[in-house]
Amino acid sequence: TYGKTSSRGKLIVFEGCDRSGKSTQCAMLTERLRKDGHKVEQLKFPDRTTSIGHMINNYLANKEEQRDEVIHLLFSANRWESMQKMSNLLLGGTTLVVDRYAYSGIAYSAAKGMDLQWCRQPDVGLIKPDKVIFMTLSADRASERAAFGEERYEKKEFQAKVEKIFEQLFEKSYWQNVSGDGTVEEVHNDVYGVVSQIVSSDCGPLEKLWT
Ligand code: 2DT
Ligand code: MG
Repeated sequence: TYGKTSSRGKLIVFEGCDRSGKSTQCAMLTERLRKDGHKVEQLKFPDRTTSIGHMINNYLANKEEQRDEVIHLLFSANRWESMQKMSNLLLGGTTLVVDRYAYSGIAYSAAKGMDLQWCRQPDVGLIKPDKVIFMTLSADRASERAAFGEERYEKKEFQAKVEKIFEQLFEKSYWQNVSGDGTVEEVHNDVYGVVSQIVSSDCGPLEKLWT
């Protein structure tokens, strides 16, 4: 295990397609929890600031090509390189609000046609989230919301495939769907309703994902 303290911070992960409102909601939740007096840090994956993150950024910006397997493993490695820092923060009592995690890794790669079980393996053993907030918004609604950008994957047809894979990854015990289809305040209140109990409760020691 990653540690034993019960006063640890909680790992809250936001997942969903592009334009589902994850980044906005991560920021609002972080601010709200801080106001409540919790120690909170916001993280996002991919973390484009590291060397691996630079390679991922070049791939997403269509400046570099990579085999599907290679980019998949780089995304996973980009999470692994954060594990020490994340466990230190969590065990030190800081709650982490994270924009995307292993589930995006699987969903975007499997949407290209890669084998889902193969895609899952590199992330086995990451710190398991205490809660995954899955932001639902249909590819149609997401594409109405704002123009998709220029990055790889930002296409309505592809996003619809990603959404389907996310649905397959849903794990009842610790996932919660939140509809992204409201005002930012409405969505925030739904998110806060899910998370506020967890951050104040005793979740036991950190666990490893899919082990
Ligand atoms: P952002 O727009 O959130 O920066 O994501 N992606 C993300 C993957 O393909 N695999 C992963 O493991 C992760 C975390 C989703 C940039 C794009 O990268 C995709 C969109
Ligand atoms: Mg994006």
